Amino acid sequence: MADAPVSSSVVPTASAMSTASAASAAAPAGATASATSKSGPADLAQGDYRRLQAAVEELLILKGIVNRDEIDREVAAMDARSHQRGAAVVARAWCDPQFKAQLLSDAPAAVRSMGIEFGPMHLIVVENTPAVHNVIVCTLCSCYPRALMGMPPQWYKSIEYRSRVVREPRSVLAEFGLTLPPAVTIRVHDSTADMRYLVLPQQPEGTDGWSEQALAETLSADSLVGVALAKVAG
Ligand SMILES: [Co+2]
Repeated sequence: MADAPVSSSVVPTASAMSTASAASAAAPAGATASATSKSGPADLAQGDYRRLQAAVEELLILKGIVNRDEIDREVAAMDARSHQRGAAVVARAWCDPQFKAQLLSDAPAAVRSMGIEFGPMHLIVVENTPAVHNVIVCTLCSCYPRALMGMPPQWYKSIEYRSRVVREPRSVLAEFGLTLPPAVTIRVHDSTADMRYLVLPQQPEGTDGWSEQALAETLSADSLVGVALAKVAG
């Protein structure tokens, strides 16, 4: 597959963004990139999904399973989440070896100890080392550790990223401006509906003794899914 034709860039330029939204409209959640069926979910346009969602929401309320306030509160909480939660978790791991050990062995329990409820799915934290670099994708749709990161960026949902990062991770990372030495092994982790990943980046040089808060600021959302490194601003 190394000589497969290179499709358009994954990096979120204006043109890549429009390709990305076209791609997500053509292959919505639940559809595989290679879906060939002439009917079914792959053919539903975004507007149909919105109507479907509104209908299900209405039914849940009519049946008394949830009420409007609960839905509004959950949506507001979802919108308020950002990668700063994930950054706080990683910064704590850099400062506290015991917490780090728990984070790597039982991530849901570790993040719960920081007051973050991860929900019903499992979470695995993968540690970058000088020899191994980890990258996260959802090849099927857009699964993302939302409890720790908020909503995924457009490029994460794009068919270019989802298909290419597994095939040619090194060149995709280079498009993000991250060129790794050939000796570094790249591991790509494919998220699923009930399995989410978070990258534990390497702590930047020269930050020993920094506060957790200052360390958290070295972590971008991109660094927590492995398409960038943690770095000191400036
Ligand atoms: Co997914």
